[in-house]
Amino acid sequence: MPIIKRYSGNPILTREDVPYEVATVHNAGAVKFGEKYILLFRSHLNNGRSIIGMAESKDGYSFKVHPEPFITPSEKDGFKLYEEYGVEDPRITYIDNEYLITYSAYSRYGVRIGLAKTSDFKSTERIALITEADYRNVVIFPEKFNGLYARLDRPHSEISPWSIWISYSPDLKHWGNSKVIMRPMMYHWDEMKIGPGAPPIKTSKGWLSIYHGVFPTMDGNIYRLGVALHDLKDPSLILGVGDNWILQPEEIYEVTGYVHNVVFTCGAIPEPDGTVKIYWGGADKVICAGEAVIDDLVSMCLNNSRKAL
Ligand code: BMA
Repeated sequence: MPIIKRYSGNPILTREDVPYEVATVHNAGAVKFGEKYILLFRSHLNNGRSIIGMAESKDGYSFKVHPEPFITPSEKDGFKLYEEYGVEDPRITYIDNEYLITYSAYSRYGVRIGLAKTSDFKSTERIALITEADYRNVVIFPEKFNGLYARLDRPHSEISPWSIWISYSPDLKHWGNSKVIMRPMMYHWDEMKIGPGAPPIKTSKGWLSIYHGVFPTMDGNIYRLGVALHDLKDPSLILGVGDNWILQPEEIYEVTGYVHNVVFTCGAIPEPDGTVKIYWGGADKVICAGEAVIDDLVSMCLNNSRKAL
């Protein structure tokens, strides 16, 4: 039995479902908003740059895309210069009665992380650019620790393979106390780089983090998903990292598309029955969904784990 059960109607969104012209619809942040499931997804435009769209659903599988894009490169001073090449890979965290959205902001100066917020999924307000270049894949925890916000992030490094770090902030704008907490592992499915995927999910045994790992091959890189468990009180402590991947490109729409052999997640939604709905981009072109039992993912981290560092 695969640990993630793919939804039989995959892919759940393709570019044909988008009422404006896009080349792809992939990598989606996901959250429950009242009774609705919301996806904020990345789309390439036909000039190769990306914007973020929104879709909503009653059941988490059948989504309707809004007629207008949700986040496009900012025209505002302070943001415009750094969003010139597009906005990508949104993640959503509900905290303090607001939905925080982190996204990659691309420009000629590299890739930074932007932070925006919304309370109604109608309008957004940009808070700040919260990293310098080059960072991607920032996820904010849905709770504070000792009064501080916490995030997992993934700076670029030429010296050490791309690793996962943790940083804290009193106000969402200024971040520090950074610490490396997890590295790729040599000759392992995630040996080239790792990055946070979905914002961490609280379980009785720890914070469950679904991350992506990349393995280089003669035929290009393969993006897969794995899991790690962080201590509930001190999320900089990793209790275990699952040795095996939980998802790899297998279906035709994951193996070929815009970039082949990619499954990439930006969001997962825990359900009251102990399952989690996971959303991933298939080959950077379509959005797929699947379901796993949270306890199964947690026990992978604890019972069949590899070292974090
Ligand atoms: C990463 C990001 C993702 C993308 C992945 C695979 O670097 O650009 O948005 O899904 O590569 O192409």
